[in-house]
Amino acid sequence: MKRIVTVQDISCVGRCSLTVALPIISAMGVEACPLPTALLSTHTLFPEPAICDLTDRIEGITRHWKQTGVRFDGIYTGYLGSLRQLDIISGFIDEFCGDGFVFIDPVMGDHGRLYSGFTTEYVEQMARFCGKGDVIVPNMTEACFMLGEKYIGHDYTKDDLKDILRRLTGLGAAKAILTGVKLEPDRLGAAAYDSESGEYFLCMGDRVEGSYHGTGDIFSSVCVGALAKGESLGEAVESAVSFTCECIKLTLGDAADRRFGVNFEKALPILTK
Ligand code: PXL
Repeated sequence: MKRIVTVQDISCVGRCSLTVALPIISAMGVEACPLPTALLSTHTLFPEPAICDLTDRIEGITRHWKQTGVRFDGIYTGYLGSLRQLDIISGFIDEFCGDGFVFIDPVMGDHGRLYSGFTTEYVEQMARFCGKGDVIVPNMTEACFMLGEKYIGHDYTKDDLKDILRRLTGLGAAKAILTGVKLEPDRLGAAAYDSESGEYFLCMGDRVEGSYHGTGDIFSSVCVGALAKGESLGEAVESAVSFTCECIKLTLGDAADRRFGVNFEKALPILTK
């Protein structure tokens, strides 16, 4: 069985980061090992979460992993909370990547804005960190911040997307996936580029009104599971778009606060097939 390690926070309430990555990757038949970087009572869209930073615990965990000789077929990084964590996780990648793939989701913002606590210095460091990846998966907001582009959010052409994707691979990762892509009002999806083969991919699903928190982490988790299982970049993006759309559909009827994320649990059986 393939084994990946996922490096991100655990937000106890709000269905994002580790609370979606572990069940999704496991459901896909891939062993998912967490390296938790912080423990939060909720994600940061809720006001004033209680936060326990785990940066100083990372070294002890990884030292023990080195002693045990554990190896990973992939490293998946998500939300990282500080410049110091970027630095430490950079070292972790150097030590543990072996011949596995490195998948970086540069979680920093959405809808044209950075999440609370992130700075322009962090954006610059994250852009550099992306150079350690084989695959990077920014949303449109994160891509614009890292490339120094103005965020528009809509009315992109296919050529605009190709240009953004080419510049994203210029950060150093051979493959880039761009999420939150909107070419027409009622379709939302992802575009990808493999700079080694020169191939582009575009995969769109039905767009529903509103913002669904945690869907970026769901998308990335499915991609990681798919890549670990040997799917191609294009296949992984297809799987991730269709699963994410299904999760949103399964949440539409709920009156619940969107900050609680989507009902991905009901869609998990799709992944076990
Ligand atoms: O879903 C991204 C994410 C992950 N982890 C934490 C967050 C967010 C987005 O707000 O706050 C702690």
